[in-house]
Amino acid sequence: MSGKHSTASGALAFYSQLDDFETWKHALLAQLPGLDIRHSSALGDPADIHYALVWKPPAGFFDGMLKLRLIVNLGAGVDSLVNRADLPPGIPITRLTDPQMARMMAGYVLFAALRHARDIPHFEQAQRQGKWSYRHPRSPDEIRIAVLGLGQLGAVAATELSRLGHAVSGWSRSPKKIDGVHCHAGLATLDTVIANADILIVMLPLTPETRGILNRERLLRLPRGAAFINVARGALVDQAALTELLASGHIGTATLDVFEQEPLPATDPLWRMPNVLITPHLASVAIPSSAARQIASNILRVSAGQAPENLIDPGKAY
Ligand code: NDP
Ligand code: OXD
Repeated sequence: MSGKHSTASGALAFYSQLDDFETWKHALLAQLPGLDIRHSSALGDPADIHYALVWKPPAGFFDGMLKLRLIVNLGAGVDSLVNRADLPPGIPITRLTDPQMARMMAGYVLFAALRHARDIPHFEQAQRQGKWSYRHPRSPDEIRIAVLGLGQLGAVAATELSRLGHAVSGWSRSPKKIDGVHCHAGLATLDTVIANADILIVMLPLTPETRGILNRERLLRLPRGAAFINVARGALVDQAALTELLASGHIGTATLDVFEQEPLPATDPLWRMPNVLITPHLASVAIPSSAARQIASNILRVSAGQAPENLIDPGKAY
């Protein structure tokens, strides 16, 4: 960032129920000392706000922000921001594409995939029963892993999985070339990718095109006993069908970080399934120390009349 611009001023509204305001404020002020950073609980006049740094703001949050110039999504998935009634038209929306976030996600995905590849759920269950239950390890190249979504996060995870020696395929909208990954593109190839996955990893954005894409029919295409990992969005999947197929053993095990409804209701049967590992939507998070620089850079670009980077495409909704 050029020093001559680092005096950008204006007011930024912060909203997140998960991220620490003081940490973000500190990280942003280190980049832009002149920025007036306001927590959503003390915004003052919305007409003063120029920038918004938000994670899942409630409906109506942007009402009255007549001078808004930039919305920064405090995370990767922008499904809670696109097509909202309270957004002034034409305001650019950017998202975080932080390498640290991709590394954190790859760490979670490697953990979950290896857990299935090395049959750890089987040994956990055997241990609880006091059983020495030998299961001969499979060679990594015999375990076929498919990654749906080869974007900022999926491409890194797929590459790391291939470095472990697994047979990795990937699926995206447009054709890709990634070393060590057999890439497929377009809806016509999806069923084949799924049918050849011993471990299926979902890393797609939630858009009108992808909502419900993993329906019962597609889940049934998985080889019997396959593992299912979802770190993207719950609404990509028919959760009732997933639950039923886990109960019947058609799907052997699952690691689920995201759900149709979050928090996952206490009554949901997934909580009590021995073949399911549940984590509360934290596979990866935005990291202030590394992400503040790209946010500040975009604020400076917008205040200088330039287009920001990491813009989402409202037409594609990601
Ligand atoms: P990107 O936008 O960088 O990548 C999205 C990928 O999905 C691209 O490869 C894209 O294809 C592909 N895709 C989108 N629509 C389609 C479609 N209709 N058909 C086929 N492929 C499609 O996203 P990220 O990698 O940054 O993040 C992915 C998702 O992960 C986020 O949207 C978010 O929901 C989730 N997430 C979850 C977190 C957690 O903690 N659980 C943390 C962070 C993110 P193409 O490359 O051709 O455009
Ligand atoms: C997400 C995120 O998109 O945490 O889920 O960034």
